[in-house]
Amino acid sequence: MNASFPQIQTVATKPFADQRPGTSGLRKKTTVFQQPHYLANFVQSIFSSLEGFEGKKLVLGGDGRFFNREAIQIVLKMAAANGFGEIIVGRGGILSTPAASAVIRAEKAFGGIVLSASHNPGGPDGDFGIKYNISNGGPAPEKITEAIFAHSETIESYKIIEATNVDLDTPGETQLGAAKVRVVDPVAIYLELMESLFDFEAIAAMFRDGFTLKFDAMSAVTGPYAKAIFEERLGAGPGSVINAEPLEDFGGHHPDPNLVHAKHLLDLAMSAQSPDLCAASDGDGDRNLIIGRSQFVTPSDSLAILAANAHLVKGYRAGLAGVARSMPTSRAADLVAKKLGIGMYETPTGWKFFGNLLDAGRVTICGEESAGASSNHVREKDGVWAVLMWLNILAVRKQSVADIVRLHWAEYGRNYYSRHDYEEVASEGANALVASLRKKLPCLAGTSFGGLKIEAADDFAYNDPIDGSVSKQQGIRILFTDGSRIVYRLSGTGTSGATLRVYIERYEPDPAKHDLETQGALADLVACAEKLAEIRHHTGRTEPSVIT
Ligand code: VG1
Ligand code: CO
Repeated sequence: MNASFPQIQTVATKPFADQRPGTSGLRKKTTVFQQPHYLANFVQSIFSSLEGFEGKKLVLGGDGRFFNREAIQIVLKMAAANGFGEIIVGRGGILSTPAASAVIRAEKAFGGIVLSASHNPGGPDGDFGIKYNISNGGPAPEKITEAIFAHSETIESYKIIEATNVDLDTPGETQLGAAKVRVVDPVAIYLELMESLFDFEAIAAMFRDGFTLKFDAMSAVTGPYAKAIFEERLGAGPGSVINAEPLEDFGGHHPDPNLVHAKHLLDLAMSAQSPDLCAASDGDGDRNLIIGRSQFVTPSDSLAILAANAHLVKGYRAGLAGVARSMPTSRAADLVAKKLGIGMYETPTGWKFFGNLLDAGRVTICGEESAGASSNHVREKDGVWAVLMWLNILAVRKQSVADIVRLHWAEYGRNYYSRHDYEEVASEGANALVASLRKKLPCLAGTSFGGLKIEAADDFAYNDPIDGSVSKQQGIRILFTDGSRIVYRLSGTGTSGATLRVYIERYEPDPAKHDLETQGALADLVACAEKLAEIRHHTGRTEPSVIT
């Protein structure tokens, strides 16, 4: 065998059950991914579903979780064997999801592969995941994920190069078969992009004037990005970024920046020692948590506030083309779009549905209630970007987060909002609950529950205005005559059993009623959600496992 030109092997394999990508790629227990051929089958299914990538660039990186390094080597050798010309990989196998998106776009790559199970825990007993992104830098649309799944069901072999492992820790180029492998700094391109969007000088001046930040990278992928940007470039004091070292098991924590798994930040923000801004991101760096002194900002409110203030930020001074949100996200952003006279789009859950709207220039900013927000600078949600948006707006407005939120509610009204998750329930029960709700849908309009009257009820279907594709059964919506909503859907990112998500929203225009405790303000709707769906009966649960 010629050492400088290693051999391409064709390895015989058999399909694994259920390699169907979910809301955001294929996500399974790490032990499932560690089975011989499991990852390789899926990677081959990706490549076999694509056309015309010969000689082109592929971007590759992951969130650094357990099994990341092994997986990177497998993907590298398969990408080379399948005919990619160049594979650009983040040093150490690291790239946050938004950074991968930025690199795909900057390098005009054919696509990219991101290894991550996002906010799911990592480690040998945790989860692992993989997703394919297309040349716009965004998650593959359903047409491609369906083709990948179809291929995985009939796969008979995959191609891989026999070679020693590539050194991932030294930037530079090596040859792998006919392909070039380029190890790059995972932060550089992303940092440059952030610099083009934000007024770093104004933010740095705010820090010099004593502004304080606590950003928790949750021992996940954003540590290197946050250190380089917040501490080194913007001058936030040392220690502003905590848990900055990406660890294979995220330090044993759950890298989900919500009020449950980042409760210490909420406690800090509510204490006398509160910094001006507390923030966090998730395993792969695409989610954000924003808490001002004594003021948590719900992701739905954050989207609305970012949209209303975007014109204050350098990269968005020309205004927004439009705003998009996932269907379950509160309608706070709709009120802003209406006032600005710009388009508002409602899409199914998952970032892949924003890609066409962004590519077509219909929208500039997008968001989801699940702590995701971003703009047309990439085609993924972006945690560090959201924090920079807030920092830039705070630097311009010179008000506190709490003041900005309160003034927003006073101007637009407040959308009380909460999500109740019932995690790891039996799939049969969850499916039965949804089936029985679907059956009831046609006769719900006009009926009343307590003081609540249902105006309309449906199973959300999305007609993509750009490519005409239709996505059905994307969540059950119950709309009340006072504008309140209940939405039910099953999660597409879990790895054991089913997770039922119930989203509850009430609009309150009266500023005198903007100080209620959220769960209290929604109590009658929560009771109605139980009655309508018979959650207890179908799942055996009397209470949600997580309330956000
Ligand atoms: C969840 C969220 C969804 C998000 C997805 C991926 O999906 O609800 O809004 O896009 O996770 O986020 P689901 O199907 O479990 O509800 V990430 O940060 O895990 O890539
Ligand atoms: Co994520």
